[in-house]
Amino acid sequence: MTKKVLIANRGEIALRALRACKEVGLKTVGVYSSGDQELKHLRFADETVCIGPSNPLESYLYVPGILSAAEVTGSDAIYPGYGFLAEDYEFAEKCEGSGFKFIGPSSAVIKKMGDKITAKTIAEKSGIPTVPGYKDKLPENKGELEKIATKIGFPIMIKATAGGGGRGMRVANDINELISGISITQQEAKNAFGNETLYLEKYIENPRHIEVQIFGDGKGKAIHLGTRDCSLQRRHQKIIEEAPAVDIDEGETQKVLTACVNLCESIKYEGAGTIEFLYKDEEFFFIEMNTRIQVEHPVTEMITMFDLVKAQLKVALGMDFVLDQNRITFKGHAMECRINAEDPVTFIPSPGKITKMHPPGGFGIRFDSHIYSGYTVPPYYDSLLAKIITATNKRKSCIKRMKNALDEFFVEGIKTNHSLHLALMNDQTFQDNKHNINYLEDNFMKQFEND
Ligand code: MV4
Repeated sequence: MTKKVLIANRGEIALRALRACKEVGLKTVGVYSSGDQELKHLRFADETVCIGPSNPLESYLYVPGILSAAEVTGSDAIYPGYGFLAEDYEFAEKCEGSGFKFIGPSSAVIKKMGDKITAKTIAEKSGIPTVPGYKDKLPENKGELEKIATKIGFPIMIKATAGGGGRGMRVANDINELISGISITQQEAKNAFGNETLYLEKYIENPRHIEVQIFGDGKGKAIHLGTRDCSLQRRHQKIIEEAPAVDIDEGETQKVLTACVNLCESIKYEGAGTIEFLYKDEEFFFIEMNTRIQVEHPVTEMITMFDLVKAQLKVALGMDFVLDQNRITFKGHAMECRINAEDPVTFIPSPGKITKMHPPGGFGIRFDSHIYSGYTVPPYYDSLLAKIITATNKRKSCIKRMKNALDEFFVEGIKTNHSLHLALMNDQTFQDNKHNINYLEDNFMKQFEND
């Protein structure tokens, strides 16, 4: 019998997943909050279920509601997408327990990688380079702590093992900041995550943010799909991503890619995953692993022609599927601009009705978006409206194509960060690929604000 997938998400990723389901011949259930009735994917879903009010805590994050919707529709599997419940091991566990296949790795793997000390230990065992630091129990005694700090060298980053994605961390420049920073971070971590365990790392200054896309069959076989550069970000929100990461040491990259595959095979990783690194002075340093599909997955798809979402569905539902590194080839360059409903200078969200809009198009341009003329952007969720993805032979022509795509694209009725993207495409530092994770906030925004 045709299997049925419940898409436990909204916006562009729900539409992306729905399209993939249709392509592989799966029935679909779209779920939505009462503030989300206009979502585009609901028009194409076989069935739709309202799972609660606009507040995400009572809808997209409300596990009993989602499991009930899966139950009443007779769904076989649940597609989590990104955000919301995608990396919640308890949700994955409950799906498994209720007889629904969670489309992603096992709850045990999500749990392991969600604990950053455990993840770092697993990475090291797989031969992945990590940031020098300290992850045993921190001493109470100042002298002992000073010895550890001297060995690492200041500045030191204090991180919560239950943190990640920029939460539960702070930098210390000397022993006094380290002592006070530990007690503050401990308290914050206890309140936010119910886990006060911390670890220390050498603070890497002005690195690039490079990540590796991996894919596993859940039985001990995995492949990599190369690197991405996601250095252009603000407050841990990525703005532009590209694949592959360029101007990165070739030999180091190959070593890291192989080690990433080893890691995934050792934990029998299932589905799509991302291993994140800092890159500085020809060296990679593991920071964390994300056990989900990421927003920026299309740039990898465009240079490999490997459909990551289709592969997620096929592996999860036990459909015919061959995973073979030798079948993966890399061609050209791809870039993604995240178009958000926000003020381009202040980044304040700008929900409301889109009175008119026109998507970009043409050779090598992909537009992943759920918006349309007449759609009202609700204020309750993240502000991602669209991803414009361009693919060409080389980075330089990719930027040119993106400029043209941005020129064609307009949205009326709400503010977007369109002008920020155009300015970035015209920025010399970005064009020269000389930026790092701090460039946008520390340098670019100051000149952009004044223009
Ligand atoms: C770091 C770091 C510098 N040194 N760790 C931020 C989110 C989380 N994934 C880890 N993060 C960082 N860890 C050491 N030892 C700098 C960051 C960081 C960062 C990393 C990736 C992308 C954007 C970032 C923005 C600020 C800080």
